[in-house]
Amino acid sequence: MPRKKIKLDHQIENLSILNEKGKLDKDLVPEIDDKTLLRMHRTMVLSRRFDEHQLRWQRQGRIGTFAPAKGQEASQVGSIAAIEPSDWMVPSFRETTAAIWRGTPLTGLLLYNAGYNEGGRIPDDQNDLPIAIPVASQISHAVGIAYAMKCRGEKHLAMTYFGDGATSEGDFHEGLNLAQVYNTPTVFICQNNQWAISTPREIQTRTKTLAQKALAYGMPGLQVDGNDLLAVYAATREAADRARKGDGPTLIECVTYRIEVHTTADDPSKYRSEEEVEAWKKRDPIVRFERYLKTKKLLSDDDIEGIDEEVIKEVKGAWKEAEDQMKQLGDPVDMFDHLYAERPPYLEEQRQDMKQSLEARRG
Ligand SMILES: Cc1ncc(C[n+]2csc(CCOP(=O)(O)OP(=O)(O)O)c2C)c(N)n1
Ligand SMILES: [Mg+2]
Repeated sequence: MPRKKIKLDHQIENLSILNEKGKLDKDLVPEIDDKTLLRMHRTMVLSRRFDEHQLRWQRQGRIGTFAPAKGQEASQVGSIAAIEPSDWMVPSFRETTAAIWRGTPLTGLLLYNAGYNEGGRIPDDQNDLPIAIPVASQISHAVGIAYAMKCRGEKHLAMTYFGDGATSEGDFHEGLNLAQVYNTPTVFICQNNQWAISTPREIQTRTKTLAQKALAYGMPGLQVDGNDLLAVYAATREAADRARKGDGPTLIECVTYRIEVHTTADDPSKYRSEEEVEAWKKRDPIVRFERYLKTKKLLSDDDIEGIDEEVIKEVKGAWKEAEDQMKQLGDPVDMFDHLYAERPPYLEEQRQDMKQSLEARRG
């Protein structure tokens, strides 16, 4: 009766296809048509410029707080492009790039970030849930949706996004366990961006990878280079195919980095070094993908410049439209209306405060 190693159902692998030096593993390149490759690139650039403009507008007091996706664009586009519009997307609060891919108008995102409920409305034909602020809460929602689709015999899947910090929450463990127990068509995308506000990945959990947490539930887990769009896409396609075939859920850990602030209410210089940020900037997912598209002769430097000008115009146009709508909607004070039947005194005070400061700003 010796002590023996128990063979688990799955092993943890790391997938990289296009590395930061531009080296490509040709055997692993997923099939993606040229039109989609270009759409992926444009979406990443649009998201990047949108983030940068929103940051400025927030600093000018024109919108409220938001969580930039800067640096994580490949993790988001690579995954979202690998599922169908009929599948469900269940985001956290940082999925601007994925939301743009799904068709969420920039105007809506701006209105939402400026405090207008109207901006959070998901277009009727879009199978997305609204953003979820309570960390990891959306994971159980995705599993519930996937389970419901399975019960109804629908051939769609639910894909949910969350961060490294979310893997410490009970909802993550409950969600993964239930997803595997009921063999649901769920794809879990963990964007390991190395930080949960000021908590670094090293002390978030002592496991070597986040992907290996899947093993505890008997689920396949895969770690991918999250700044490598091709790797993220290939991994998600595999997970989506598995889900659709009825073979159950997958956890994908995208190793990436949050280049910007956690939210606009945060100052990362208090807890992380400039050198660390600079090192990750050198692994910029957009630059890497542009290099790839240039070698494929799908893009030239002139094209890249043209796309940049085009998306900036689009971002500014969305702001104008959002501004017009804000004028029509009035001050966004109805955010205080829908939580309690009778507004408690502290909320009444905040409402008055906000009304006064908005009026003072108008002069
Ligand atoms: C249940 C809950 N606890 C705490 C917070 C405050 N909070 C917002 S984001 C965040 C960190 C999340 O980190 P991670 O899951 O890595 O996602 P990231 O912000 O890096 O994308 C925390 C603690 C919250 N929103 N919800
Ligand atoms: Mg994080």
